[in-house]
Amino acid sequence: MAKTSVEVPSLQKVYESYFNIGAAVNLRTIETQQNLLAKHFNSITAENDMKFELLQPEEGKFTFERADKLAAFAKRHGMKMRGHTLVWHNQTPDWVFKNSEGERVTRDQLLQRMKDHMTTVMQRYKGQIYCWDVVNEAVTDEGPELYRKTNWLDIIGEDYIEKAFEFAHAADPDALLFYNDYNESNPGKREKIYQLVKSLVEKGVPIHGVGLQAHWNLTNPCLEDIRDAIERYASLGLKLQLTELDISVFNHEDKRTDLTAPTAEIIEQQTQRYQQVFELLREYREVITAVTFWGAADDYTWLNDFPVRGRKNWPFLFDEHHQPKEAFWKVTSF
Ligand code: HAH
Repeated sequence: MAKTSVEVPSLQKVYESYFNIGAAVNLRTIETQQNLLAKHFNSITAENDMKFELLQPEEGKFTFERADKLAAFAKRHGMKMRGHTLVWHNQTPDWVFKNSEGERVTRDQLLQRMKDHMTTVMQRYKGQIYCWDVVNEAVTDEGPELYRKTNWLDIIGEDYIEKAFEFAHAADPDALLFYNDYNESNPGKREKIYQLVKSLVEKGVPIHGVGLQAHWNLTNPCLEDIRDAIERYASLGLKLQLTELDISVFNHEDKRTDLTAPTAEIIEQQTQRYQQVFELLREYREVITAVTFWGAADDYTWLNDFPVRGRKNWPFLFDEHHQPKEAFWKVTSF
């Protein structure tokens, strides 16, 4: 006799009165993880397909096919969609910063390109994408400087960030506009992000939220630092979302590359960690409006290649066969 299977509750339904539950997807996972996504998630983010280099690889040549397929998937399943991302130092083609002679563009030219890109993209998904990561990762990890050194900063100057938010608001006045970053719970970086966002708010820049990427592991950041970060950003009167949550089974100093399955000890630690994290997130349901995982199940994660190439990771609530892990049961019973 087959073992009677226990009813698996829907994660999104369990969290209905708390926050939206999202997943990053790509063209492959909307096929391979279709049923899992439809049942447990009520929001998606394009993992890569709405980044600058994928939407406008050459000047004026927009390639929306992949992004459109993801948007259609969201629509078909009645899911919300977050937009990721408009202005970033990474995955942005070189042409953006150069003229036809290969020389660096002027500030005005770059502002125009920024505006053109943002306006075209945001207007295409207006009414469907309710929220955008307008600027991603503009703050430095180390050192006293606030702004990460990027082409945007070099060519436009520090006001490139507020310009981006202004262009975004003009392109889609209904969209919620977020500043998104990683290491967001590290106290040093947290204060820099806080200062940046605070200055935007004080200048009256249209910004509505802070995205905490939340690429975390079994011990880092500690719960107190996560709590302090939530409190600090929320004190600005903005909404918060976890935008890219995953809990790597490898701590920074864990250099193993030979694991073919998570050990019992790892699973135990990850279960406890997820339980504690979600307990904390539930406390802040008034300010946290969405929790998006950077994937959905352990059969696919960007962490299989980052930061160690080819090292398998198991960062989610669902295993490689889309079955709920122990962590799932802890997160859904409270
Ligand atoms: C995020 N960066 C990006 O926002 C996302 O677009 C990408 O798919 C994965 C992670 C996190 C990050 C990084 O890319 C490099 C170093 C540290 C952190």
